[in-house]
Amino acid sequence: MPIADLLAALADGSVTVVDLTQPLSETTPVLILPEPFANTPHLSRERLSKYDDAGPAWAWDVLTFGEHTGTHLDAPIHWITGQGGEDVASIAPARLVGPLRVVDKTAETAADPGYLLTAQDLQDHEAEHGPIEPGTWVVFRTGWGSRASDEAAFLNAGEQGPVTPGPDVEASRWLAEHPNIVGFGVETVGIDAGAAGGFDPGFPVHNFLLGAGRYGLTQLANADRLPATGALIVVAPLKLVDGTGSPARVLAFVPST
Ligand code: 23J
Ligand code: MN
Repeated sequence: MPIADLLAALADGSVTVVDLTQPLSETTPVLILPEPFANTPHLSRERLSKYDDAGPAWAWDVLTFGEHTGTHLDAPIHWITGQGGEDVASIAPARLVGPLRVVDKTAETAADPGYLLTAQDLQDHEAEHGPIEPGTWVVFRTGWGSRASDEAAFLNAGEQGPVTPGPDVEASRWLAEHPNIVGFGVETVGIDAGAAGGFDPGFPVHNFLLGAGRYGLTQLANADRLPATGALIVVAPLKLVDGTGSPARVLAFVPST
């Protein structure tokens, strides 16, 4: 009984649940694109009532936020290359649960905040930890999540634009062409590097990965608590009809031994 085994492991602490989700609030950092592109707002909320005349026994709010806010999923239709593909609501639930692989480039990113993940890095990961299994989500661990409560440090934009880590063009193609990779997750504001608008093609992870019907996952928390292999990820976006993306609750089941 595999579910009973998992429940027993959760009960005795040999498997723990790690929350990969950043808190979602008015101060959650959002992407800033250069002119002339439209930008997404920060989350805001308007009170309907709070135990007052408008609702004597209840409190509730109305939210305003972009689909791509905070820890969120990118659906294939987010990008022009995936425009015939799935919206958020169409993603089969079995694709949202799977094996998790973590490629750790924390040291490289500490030395170079614009570190570009290479196809060689990904091949090295498979050589060291074994072939990536069907249905896998790959997380690019950089330590960037430690900046998530400081929007300026998190976006890290200067005169030359944002400096944040991400895959190079060849790594982007590698991820999208790997037969067993369903999704690619990062700790930064987007699945592409800060400099990726100037790559050829621009924003290659979005271009190739979403174009290949796979999913992106951004602004992850607690990536430092994940093993390179052996964990299970659960990605839970809103079932938003025609949604190009959605804030998501992301959990990992991690063996503690
Ligand atoms: C639109 C254009 C560029 C980027 C993005 C959106 C995202 O980061 C996103 O959330 O998909 S880089
Ligand atoms: Mn997005």
